[in-house]
Amino acid sequence: MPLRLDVVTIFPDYLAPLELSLLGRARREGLLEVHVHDLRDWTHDRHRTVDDTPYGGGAGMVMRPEPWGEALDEICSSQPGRTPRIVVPGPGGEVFDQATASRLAEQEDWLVFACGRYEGIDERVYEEFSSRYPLSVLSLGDYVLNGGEVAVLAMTEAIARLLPGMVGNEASLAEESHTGGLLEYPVYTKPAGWRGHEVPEVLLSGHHGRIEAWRHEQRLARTEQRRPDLMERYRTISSSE
Ligand code: 6GU
Repeated sequence: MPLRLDVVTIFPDYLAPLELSLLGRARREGLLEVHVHDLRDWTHDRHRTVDDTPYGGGAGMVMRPEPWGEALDEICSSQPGRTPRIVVPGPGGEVFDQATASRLAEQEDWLVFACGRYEGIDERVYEEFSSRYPLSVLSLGDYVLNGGEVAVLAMTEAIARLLPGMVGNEASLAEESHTGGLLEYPVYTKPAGWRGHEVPEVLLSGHHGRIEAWRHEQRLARTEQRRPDLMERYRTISSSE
């Protein structure tokens, strides 16, 4: 069964890139099925209102619960015998990392993304739907975007490329950054000299043992310098092995 993604948003056009490149290929090859919905289709007033002022006062607007309730009721019950995981992208969620992407790619066959805008979605929508479905609030990292749409693009690309049958070269998945807990080693191609910058000798040596050792050292040095937080975790994991 292909992975089914439903995305509910007030900006369906933001999700146009889901048709392109890697994700487009996954769709064409039948590994992925994507359905984008306009939240305003579940409003009933003339202005198709999705937001209102916050109880208790404060800045900005809050997304009304009723359209979300009707949209998620309809979408989440649209596939008889199947239960989706609802994913709400937001800066207040758990951080989405490679482990999250792997888990979702492996364990889920249907994700419903609920993209909030403004100051957020009325809290009762979370109460209601987390009592009926598995629900995750997921953040890309510690910064604030205007809405969940860009996060859905990032998350779906990270998930889709892990689907069985997606990447031509399985080895390229195993070696890349964040698999194995270290950043990637630097890569080079022809020419051997370029603007006075030389490809490291060892890579021209043909000595596979030395090349592997050099690449591992490069990963350690890079991770130490750029991501000391990952280095600490790597040391803990590799010393417990
Ligand atoms: Cl998932 N949503 C929004 N609005 N901002 C974010 C984010 C998500 N992740 C980081 N910042």
